[in-house]
Amino acid sequence: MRSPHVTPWPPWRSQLLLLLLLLRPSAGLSFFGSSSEEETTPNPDDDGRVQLHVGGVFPMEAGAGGWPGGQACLPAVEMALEHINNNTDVLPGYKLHLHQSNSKCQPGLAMQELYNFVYEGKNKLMLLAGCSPVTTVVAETAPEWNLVVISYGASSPALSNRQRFPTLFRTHPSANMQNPTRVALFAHFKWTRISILQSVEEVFTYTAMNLEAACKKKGIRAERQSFYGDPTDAVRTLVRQDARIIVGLFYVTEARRVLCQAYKQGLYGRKYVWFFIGWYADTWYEPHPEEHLNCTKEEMRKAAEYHFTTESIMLSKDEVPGVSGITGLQFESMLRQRLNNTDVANLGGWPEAPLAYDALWALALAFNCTRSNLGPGYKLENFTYNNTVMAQLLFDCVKNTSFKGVSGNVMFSDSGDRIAKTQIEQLQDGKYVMVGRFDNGANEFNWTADVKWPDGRGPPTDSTIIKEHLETVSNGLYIMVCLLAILGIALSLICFIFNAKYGYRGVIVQSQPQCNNILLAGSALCSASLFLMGLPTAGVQLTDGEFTLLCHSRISILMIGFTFAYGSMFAKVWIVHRIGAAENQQIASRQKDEYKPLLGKMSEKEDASPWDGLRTLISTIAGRPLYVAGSLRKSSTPSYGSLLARSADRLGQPIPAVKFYGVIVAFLAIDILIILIWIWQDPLVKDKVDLPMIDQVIGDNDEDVKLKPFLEHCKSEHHTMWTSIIMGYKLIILIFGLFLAYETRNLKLRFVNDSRLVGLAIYNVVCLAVVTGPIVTYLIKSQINANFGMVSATVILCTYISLGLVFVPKLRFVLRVPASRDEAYPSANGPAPALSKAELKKLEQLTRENEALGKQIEEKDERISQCTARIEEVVRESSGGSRESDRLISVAMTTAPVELSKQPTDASFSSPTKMTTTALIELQPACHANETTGQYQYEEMDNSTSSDEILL
Ligand code: ABU
Repeated sequence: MRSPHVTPWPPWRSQLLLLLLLLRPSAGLSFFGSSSEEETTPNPDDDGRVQLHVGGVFPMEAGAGGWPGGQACLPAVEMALEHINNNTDVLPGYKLHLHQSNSKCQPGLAMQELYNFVYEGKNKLMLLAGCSPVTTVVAETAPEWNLVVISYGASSPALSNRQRFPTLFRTHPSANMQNPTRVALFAHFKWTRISILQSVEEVFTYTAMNLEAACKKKGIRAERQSFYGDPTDAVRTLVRQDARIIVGLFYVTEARRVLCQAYKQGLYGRKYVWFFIGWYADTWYEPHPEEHLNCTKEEMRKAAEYHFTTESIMLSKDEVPGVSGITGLQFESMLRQRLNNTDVANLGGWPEAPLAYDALWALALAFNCTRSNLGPGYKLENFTYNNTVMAQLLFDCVKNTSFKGVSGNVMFSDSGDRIAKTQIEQLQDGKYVMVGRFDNGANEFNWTADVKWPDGRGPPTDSTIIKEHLETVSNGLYIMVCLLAILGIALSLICFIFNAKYGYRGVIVQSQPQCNNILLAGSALCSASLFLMGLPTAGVQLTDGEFTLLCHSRISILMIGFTFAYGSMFAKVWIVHRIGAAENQQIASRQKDEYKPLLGKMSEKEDASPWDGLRTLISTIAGRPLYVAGSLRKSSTPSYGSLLARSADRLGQPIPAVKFYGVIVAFLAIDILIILIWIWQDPLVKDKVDLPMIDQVIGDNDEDVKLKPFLEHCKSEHHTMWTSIIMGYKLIILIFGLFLAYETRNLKLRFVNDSRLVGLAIYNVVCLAVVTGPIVTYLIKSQINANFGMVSATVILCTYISLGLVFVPKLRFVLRVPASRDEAYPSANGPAPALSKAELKKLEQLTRENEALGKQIEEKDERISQCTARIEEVVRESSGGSRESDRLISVAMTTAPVELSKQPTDASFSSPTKMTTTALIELQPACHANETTGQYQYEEMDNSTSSDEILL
């Protein structure tokens, strides 16, 4: 018997059949309907009725992983057998006889049992099978003997294949029947991402595939993990995938292993929802000692709490009795009695028992139907394995089955599937509660109890909520920096007004006010760049175009601002250095010419040394005044003071502002060139940089939300190259500026009266820039607040300190010294800005001393005149002239130059007076005999006395 649409018989089946025939030649007789001894012997219990034989395989134990449904299903079938045999309306004159065996839910064992059914004893008219793997092999093989198979306990969707299983019917609904319910639940709880964990069995693979397809149709993302035996790695993968809604498809033994791993790996509780198969026993989650699970009963209960199950409704609650004369509830209580009230909740196949009961009724009714449809002379008991006519009748009768059973209405679809409603249960406080039913046809829920959630906080989310978060400068910091930047701009403006208002004052005129105005403009621009640097702040959204504009503006304003501010200061130290160097060089060469006759042999020797030649060369190239000054000191220390005094006139010449502009414009040109090429060749664009995920407590769903922060950077393709060029070039001018500031620290130009303070400002800028640059570039690049804070602090400090150093002394001077007294401070360095208090005091003291010495010189000159006159008088009086007196006069006049060369090297401005004083020393003893007055008098002539001692 084959349905017209049955596919050709697979070759392996023919080989299997042949093998079976070869192994059991006598079976051939049975195959063709011959009788054995068993067949001929009448059974006294049959009351003269003809026996109809059926075979049934029942999984009485689960083994390593299976369904032990036979434990409850076999008693249910036996009960049905009794009910049928006792019912005179069904198969009158016949008695059903069941041949049963334990398949242990193992397909290999089931094949052996099928072999026994076929080749031992009387012909079996139909077969009963349970457990999907067993049903699969039995239903695939049975058609070879024209046997119809009714399965009471096989859920595999793979069995709904008429080509592969042409004679299979099942009272057990396909596992796929639960999938529409599951998908409807996902949609109901607004879950759009689920995970499926399945064991590698055809039944579960098919169910999982069907579920995936159903989810996909509804726009729900489903990910599948499978395992064989040990689920540890699969559960670990679920954790890694951040699975929250998990559908488990496996037999109960594996379910316990999965639950234990879920507990171990924390995949339970508030954040997780498990969906298990609904036909497990009520206390399935409690560990079985023989399974050696590493979880306690309490842990398993904890992990299982609040999980859902979906299963077809298998027990009719209808109070109207069915074909068997009993209701579903009556059946349940009768079966309980039959099982001696054993712990049915833990009995394998307890939920499916009504299906098993109805399966036998479907079989009996099909026999009844076939019996009626058989033509005259044909009898059911004459069925043989090659009787295709009777087999077709049996098939048709099963196919058209429709009766009210204890599991509900029993009928089969074209593919042999049972059609049933689904119930949804939830484990609440250790007890399964049916929370609702789902009518697949109407696609609607019928809720019967409240769904409970841990902590009563409603359904969890289907995944960690990843919130993208743009990291921006905090509003507080941005506002603070903006205020400081505004203050910086205001200070620049105030200084600019001050410069303009007091432009007529010497201290301003001599400070290169135009250059200082550029410094102010630069400071204001640098401060203004901070407004852009902190953008976009929280809540400000910029388009890509706006962001690019922001990037270009930021870099341009800061670079130009820096060039104006630092360039103007650099220009000052550069000009001071150049002028100082040139001037000293001139002085040095003139000094050499003028004083050559006065220099001793030693000096000449030193001048001729190669080292001094080298120093002069370096001085000429680099314009280093220190070397020049050193050379000068060596060449003619006594005259150095007078040389500096003379050079002061030259250093006090006005310097045209254009010289300063030249330096600044040169820097500006380099900046503009770099910026233009950069923007033109490699424009800056918005770049998103992802930062490490952070947990964020947001409201009640704290554990479900994670923040994924990101930064928006200005980035160009060759960004590193451009920043290296700019930073390298800026670093060079910073270090060069630092060098120039140090070199010119003692040099004072009348018309750059603030050069030393500018030098200090340069030290400050260089130090801050050199510290800040690497820190913000490498260390705190991703810490947007720290980065912005550091850059802002540097810019603001540089601005404030530079303005303070350059303008505060001028301001104080202008406030303290009236304009009328400007001439009293003719020096370019002025009292306040150029000389320190100590220097000023010393200058005043020296001025007073000089005046006093001048008076003394006059007095001494007068005394000399008097002495000379006296000597002449004495000479005249004695003998009209003597050689001794002439000699004395001669010595007095010629000793001066010789003494001059012996003076100490640290000669000061008093040097010119020493010549005179030294001459007096030579003359004093002669006068002393007659003179006792005057400030500087000596008791005796002492050639060893130094000039310093004399002066002091
Ligand atoms: N409800 C029990 C199903 C067993 C199986 O499909 O193997």
